[in-house]
Amino acid sequence: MTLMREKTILELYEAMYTSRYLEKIVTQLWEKGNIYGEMHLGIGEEAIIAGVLSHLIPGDAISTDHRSTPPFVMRGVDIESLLLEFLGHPKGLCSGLGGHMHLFCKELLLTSSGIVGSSGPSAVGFALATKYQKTKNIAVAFFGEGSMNQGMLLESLNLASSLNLPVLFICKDNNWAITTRSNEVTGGVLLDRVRGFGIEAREVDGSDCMAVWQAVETAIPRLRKRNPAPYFIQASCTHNEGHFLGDPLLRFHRSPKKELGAVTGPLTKSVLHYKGGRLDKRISSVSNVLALIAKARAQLSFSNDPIRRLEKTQTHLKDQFAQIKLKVEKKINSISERVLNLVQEEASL
Ligand SMILES: Cc1ncc(C[n+]2csc(CCOP(=O)(O)OP(=O)(O)O)c2C)c(N)n1
Ligand SMILES: [Mg+2]
Repeated sequence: MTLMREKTILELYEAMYTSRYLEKIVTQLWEKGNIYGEMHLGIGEEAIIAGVLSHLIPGDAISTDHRSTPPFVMRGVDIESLLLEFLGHPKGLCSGLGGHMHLFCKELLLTSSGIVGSSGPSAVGFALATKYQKTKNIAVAFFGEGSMNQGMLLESLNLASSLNLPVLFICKDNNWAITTRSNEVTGGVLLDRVRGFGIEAREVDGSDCMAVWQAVETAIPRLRKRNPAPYFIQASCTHNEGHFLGDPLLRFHRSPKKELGAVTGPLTKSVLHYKGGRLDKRISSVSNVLALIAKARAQLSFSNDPIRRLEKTQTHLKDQFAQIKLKVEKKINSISERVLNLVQEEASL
């Protein structure tokens, strides 16, 4: 196991905190109505993204899913153009047409898509290109465990293995796909499934950025060698903000009186209504909803927060962490103020 340098730990912290603080600002913008529609945060995944990206070199490609903010920001995309993109502004990264889910940055070889599982094929495409170009570059595919039941991702694993492509597959496993518990709809064991394609695969605690960093450190030589081989990492994580901002399951958990109050009437009516399905079916549907709310509460784990985890284990770096926080907050606050001023000025014209 490689001993991690203090500098690397501080870099990981800065990367994670930058993404976290930016997503806090994004949350405020969404709550105020400046960002329309769904917003999927990567809060809780920062250790995975930072631990992987720390090993990348120029020319490596990243293809990610609907939680694109952490990889894009940690890879160095201009924060202002990212925020403007989320606001749907023409000066945004993709002229305001992509929103937060469908992003592309040609210079840094970054792409994201809301089509679950699609980061697999695009990473395989990138990796095939690097093979033709005979570079040492690799492609990373980030996706959730829900994607592991998508045909295109399984086809990507097969292609990467049969063509010996340098693809690092990173499965961010929170065991939820919106309101479905993934283990209830998944046959067999994921790592066995991947090994069945002839791909080396391992598990890691994805809330521990140092553990992720170490796991990728082991994988990189296999990916960058002359005859590369793909590699697969299943990294556990927790989304304490639920599937997306305003997640109804979490709203029930956070303000039970308000949320349950609003649905109690319609739910009772649906059970007692004289028309419709059999009474026992209706009752069981309502109890399914209540069970789902309870499961959503069970998924939350603030002790799994990657930033708190690092702060707790590296107490000797407390002062440096505090300085990083101040620096990051100052930078992002000034960017978001600029962005908001621009948008408000334009709205008043
Ligand atoms: C092909 C496709 N099917 C369904 C959806 C709807 N959908 C959006 S996110 C999501 C769940 C994805 O779960 P997972 O891959 O585990 O990612 P997580 O949201 O947990 O990070 C689904 C089913 C979609 N966007 N694309
Ligand atoms: Mg998931």
